Amino acid sequence: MDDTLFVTRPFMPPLEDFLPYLEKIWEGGVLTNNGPFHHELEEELGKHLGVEHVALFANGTLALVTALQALRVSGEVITTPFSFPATSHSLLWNNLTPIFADIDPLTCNLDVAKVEAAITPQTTAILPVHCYGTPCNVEALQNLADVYGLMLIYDSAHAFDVKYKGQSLLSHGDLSVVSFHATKVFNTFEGGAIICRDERIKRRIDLLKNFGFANETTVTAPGINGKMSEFNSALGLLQLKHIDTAINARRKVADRYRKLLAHIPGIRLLPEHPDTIGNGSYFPIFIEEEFPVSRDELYFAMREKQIRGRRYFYPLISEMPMYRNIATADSENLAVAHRISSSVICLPIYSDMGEGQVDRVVEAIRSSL
Ligand code: T4K
Repeated sequence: MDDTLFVTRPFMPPLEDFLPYLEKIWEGGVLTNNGPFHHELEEELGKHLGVEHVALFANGTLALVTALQALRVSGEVITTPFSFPATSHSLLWNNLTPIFADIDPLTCNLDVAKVEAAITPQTTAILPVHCYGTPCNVEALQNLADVYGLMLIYDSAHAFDVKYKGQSLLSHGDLSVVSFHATKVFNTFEGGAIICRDERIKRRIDLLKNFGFANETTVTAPGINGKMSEFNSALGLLQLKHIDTAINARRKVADRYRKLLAHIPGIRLLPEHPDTIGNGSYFPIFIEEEFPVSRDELYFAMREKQIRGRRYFYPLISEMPMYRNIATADSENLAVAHRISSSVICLPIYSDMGEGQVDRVVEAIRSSL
């Protein structure tokens, strides 16, 4: 039997529970274009998360690209190099210039002082990431955005159902973009959404994700096809019924890792924050100098044992060919991000991961001591 442990596995509700949804789609013949399941999922997600408006998308990347379009962002946008390429790619797709700022070593999110130092007369927005679902310093970033008159768009791809000070983390910023990709805690196979507070902006987003159609004969913007289908929306409705169980199970895995990995010299964990209830979406560890082997030696030793963690995020976005000639991509400007990127391994974590499997991962780490 294949006993490979991947960095994640999707939560799969019982197949028979999906069949009634499929039957309804087959009976109704509406497969996409704002159908009944699409509408219902937007409503249900809004209620579940306690947020004003949800605009569903075919994936998180299209949602990011559209969020920047919807706010007519221009010029320079300050962002993090420590993320998945989609974060910065969404800027290039909008003909915007990414300006990289360094990150905070304890949260792996943008360092607010470094963001402020990067602001120029051309800056119009900040695009931070709640990396691994850890909240950015949302108060300080909002303050900066207010003082300098900047738009604030969060890449919240990892942050579904994270609570910060009793509220959904997704309620912060002008817009917040979440991913429902198969590898995420809440998945619709492929999918994503923009969370927004302003009804007019939601209308503009809806128009932009549907080619710019204002009505049958009027096209008011060069919109894109970003719509989520009825199949994916139905999967979301079914997932939502199980989401609390799925996230609680992930949190238990995270707790066990925390307990077993505490006090191993050279292994650093992300600190927990009393104001935050996390979603267990990732479990990064940082291999520091005192650990007897390097990050890559440990990573490949674990792979030999069929433990396929991932080095999220290595390399940095700023090291990729389409970004490395930007002045702020210089490694001296991003010293912390480089250190974190070369020390991280995200361990396997998913909702049906058993205690024995967690122990196997920990044992593989301990065997390098
Ligand atoms: N912003 C941020 C900060 C993001 O992290 C992402 C995506 C985005 C924006 C863009 O959102 P989307 O447009 O994707 O909605 C994965 C995901 O493809 C990607 O969604 C995610 N971030 C990123 C962090 O992880 P890969 O290249 O590592 O995926 P892959 O295919 O190697 O999958 C990882 C493991 O997951 C596999 O080894 C096994 C497991 N897996 C994967 C898939 C696809 C499954 O068990 N079943 C599956 O169907 O990027």
